[in-house]
Amino acid sequence: MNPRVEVLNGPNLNLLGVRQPHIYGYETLQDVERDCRHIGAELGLDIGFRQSNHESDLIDWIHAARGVAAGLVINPAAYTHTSVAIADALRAFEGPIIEVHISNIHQREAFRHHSYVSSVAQAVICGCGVLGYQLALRRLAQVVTGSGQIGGRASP
Ligand code: CA2
Repeated sequence: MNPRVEVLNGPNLNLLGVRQPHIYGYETLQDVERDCRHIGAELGLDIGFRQSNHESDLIDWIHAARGVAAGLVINPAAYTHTSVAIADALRAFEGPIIEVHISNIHQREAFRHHSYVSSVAQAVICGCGVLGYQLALRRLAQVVTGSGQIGGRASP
């Protein structure tokens, strides 16, 4: 059985590709889901893909991933900057977590510079557009199969 990775998306990301393309690009969330499933198949990962505008849904999905998913990719959207509850839920997840932001949050308003999630995440990808999701899945595939130690020796 393939390892499972849950890709979780926070509020307003359902509007991707519909509004503010100068910040978030033209791809819709459905396009992102399709790309994630495609790369998941290539990497041998089973992909769960969800979006909600409600903090409690995200928390429930993080809880449900415990003991089931090998890793998580999460774009908590605006909850990144506000939600201790999501950070606490992530702390209870035993596998690797990669935080993704489509835009470079450090180039934007000061209130977006802090993330409650980053201290729980093994890696943070921001400013790479929706490609960040694919990069996160590639990294998780390495980590969950034990083939991607940072600082480890290169294979002969
Ligand atoms: O850059 C990212 O991925 C963000 O997580 C996106 C969030 C924002 O609050 C974070 O600071 C950075 C916003 C998601 C809303 O997405 C929209 C997309 C199109 C139109 C309106 C909102």
